[in-house]
Amino acid sequence: MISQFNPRKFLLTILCLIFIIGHISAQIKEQGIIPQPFKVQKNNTVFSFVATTYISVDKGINPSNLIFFNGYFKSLSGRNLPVGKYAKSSIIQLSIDSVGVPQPEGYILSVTSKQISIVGHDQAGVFYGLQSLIQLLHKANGKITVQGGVIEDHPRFAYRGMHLDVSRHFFKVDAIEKWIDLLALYKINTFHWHLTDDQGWRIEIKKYPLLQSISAWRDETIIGHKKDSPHRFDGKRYGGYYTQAEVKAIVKYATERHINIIPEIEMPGHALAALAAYPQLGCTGGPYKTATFWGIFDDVYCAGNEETFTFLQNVLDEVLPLFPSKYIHIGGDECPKTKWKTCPKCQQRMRDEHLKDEHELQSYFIGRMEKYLNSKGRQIIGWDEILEGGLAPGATVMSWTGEEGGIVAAKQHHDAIMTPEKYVYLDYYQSLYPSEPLAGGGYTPLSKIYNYEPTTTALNADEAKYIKGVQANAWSEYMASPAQAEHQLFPRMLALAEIAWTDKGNKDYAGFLKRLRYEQPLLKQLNINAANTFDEITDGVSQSPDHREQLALSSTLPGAHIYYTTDGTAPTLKSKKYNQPIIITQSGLVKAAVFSEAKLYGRVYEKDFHLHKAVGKTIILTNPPQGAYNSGDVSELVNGVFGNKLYNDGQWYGFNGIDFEAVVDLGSAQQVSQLGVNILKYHWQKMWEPQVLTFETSADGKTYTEVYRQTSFPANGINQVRATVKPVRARYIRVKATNKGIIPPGEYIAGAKAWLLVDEIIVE
Ligand code: TNX
Repeated sequence: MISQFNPRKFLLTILCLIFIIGHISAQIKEQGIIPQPFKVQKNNTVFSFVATTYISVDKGINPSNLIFFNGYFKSLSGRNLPVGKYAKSSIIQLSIDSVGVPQPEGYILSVTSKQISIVGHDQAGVFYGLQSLIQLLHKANGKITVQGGVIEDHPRFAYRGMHLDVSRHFFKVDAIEKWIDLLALYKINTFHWHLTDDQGWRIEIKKYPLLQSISAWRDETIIGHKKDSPHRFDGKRYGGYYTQAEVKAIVKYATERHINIIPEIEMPGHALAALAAYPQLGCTGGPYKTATFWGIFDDVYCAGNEETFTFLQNVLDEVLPLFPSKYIHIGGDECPKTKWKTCPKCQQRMRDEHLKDEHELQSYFIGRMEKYLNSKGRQIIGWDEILEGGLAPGATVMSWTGEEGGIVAAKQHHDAIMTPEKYVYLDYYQSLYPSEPLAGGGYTPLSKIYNYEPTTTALNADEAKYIKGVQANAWSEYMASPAQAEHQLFPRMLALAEIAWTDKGNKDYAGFLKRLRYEQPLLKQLNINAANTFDEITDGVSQSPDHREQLALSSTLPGAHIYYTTDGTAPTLKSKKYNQPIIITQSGLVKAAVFSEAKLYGRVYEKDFHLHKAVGKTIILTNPPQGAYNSGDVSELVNGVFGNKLYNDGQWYGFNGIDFEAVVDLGSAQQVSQLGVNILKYHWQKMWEPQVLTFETSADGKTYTEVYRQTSFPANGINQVRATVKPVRARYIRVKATNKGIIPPGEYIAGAKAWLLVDEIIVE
């Protein structure tokens, strides 16, 4: 019987089909991969894991590549995936084809409804294909699925590094392994393990047992930030170290995840913990104590004493067998030359070796250790200070104070790794909200790391080849627990992963944030205490065309709205809605908050404005501001916003060893009765008050009359200079503050140039 076309039945079938397809795609929540792969093509098929799904592994593939994937799959599904050959349907096929996938560490991942195939260029490629697969696994209603498509992928840089300081705070083996898993998941292939420093020696060296009993411990630890004065301590003995057996186990763990561990044994500076146990290795012979606070210490290894070299060579003799890495990091940073200058042995060494200054002595030290390591078949990496007095022949430079070290090295055809503190330091703050947990300083929000570009226009194409990659550094002064460390490391480490792996042309911050939001359940599943403040409000203060201050606010949260108040009350959905920069017409607090789907998102933002006669007026400086304390627009000195006590908000202007002198032009003669300025004083940060500060007024900009003078600035932190002067009509205000000059003996970093930090010149 020929069935009749039944329009009702047809419509029903279509509706059913739409429902089923809709249902499937509703299950395939959109997902992404971090770091963004080279090429992604999605299709409409879906692979579903069923009871008989198995992994088929080609000969030659190291089964250890599966450990991490299988572990993760089990935690997601509660069951193991069988490996071998079973049913014909539903397989994950792993193979290697170095011709089909020409780029080292590259892979092609193809997903159809029947099978998932990962073809790697090499073992690492297969492994990375599996990491991408982990990020594509989607679980809903007890079912695990993967959206179909093809991904072709390979890294941009061969060196993708993450550093961790375990001296300032010690992290146990389980935390290290947990983080190694995360490095692997995000395709970071180098773990730079900073094992020794002033505050603790963390690796067992059998020949020197006092490194374990003395150097691994400190009597107590500073409380709060090192800039605070006086320093306060917790009175608790603190320490620990990794046994050689633990180090071996961690190296094996990392190797299985295609991560090379580069150990760092610091020299010649940051050596106080070692000197505490073996004082004969210091210039004065001690006694020394393992440091209990953070910073730079004058006592370093004596470069004139042969025993120093014997000691370090013996240490390395035990370190090298534990680490197969071709590269060994020997530090080299922040080594004050104070003690060498007056040490007879160091001075004798300089005469014997015809070294013209202590910088050349540092170069001698590094060069000698390099020769030793070369004789053992290894290469050295050092922080950019190893450039001092000339670079040792095969050395790789890790450029941290800026990009300059890396550029100089590359121009000399030395390898370099970019790790500039301004962009990739994870001990820096990621948010300017005052309720952020204590951190080192600075400000490297997620966007700043993401937008960092490791190759620079200062190098030509040939020189640029020497930039081997990029690394983020996690100095642990203010990371007292694994949870605090995770708050600093995540999600910023994911941004680092993307700048290290993803092709420059594929970088896209908005796309990254979208993928990062998809990534949240995975980070949760992996029990990571990631910060999630990246969508909170960021701001910009500028001048409107008619010279009034304006405040621009933004949030990257999709679909979010910002509401704000100017009367000090908490913003609600009934407050003013933010549409365009807010013109500031009165002093006081602006409070703002992000609302998403009518709910408050994150913390409430605040900014305090102090309007006065100089706001928006012309200001001219005699000496240019320097370094990190120069955000480029001197009008910030008269913008009504006071720099914060963390000095990381771009408001402070800094002068290193030089004086501050500014003239504010009020535009017309005005009645002036109060003058003010803020000065930052933190001797533990090399920030010194001026010797003399004066205010002068002038009607014509030529003849000035001094109206106020101050020579004492007692507060540690912000000194608010507020001078009531005899009312005078003036158009020009001159502020002079003389720099302290050289930091005096007995003070922190004596002999260095003092910083003078100034913000907001106030005229009322
Ligand atoms: C500088 S970066 C250091 C470390 C500190 C860090 C704090 C580098 C090579 N040396 O000793 O922990 O600053 O940000």
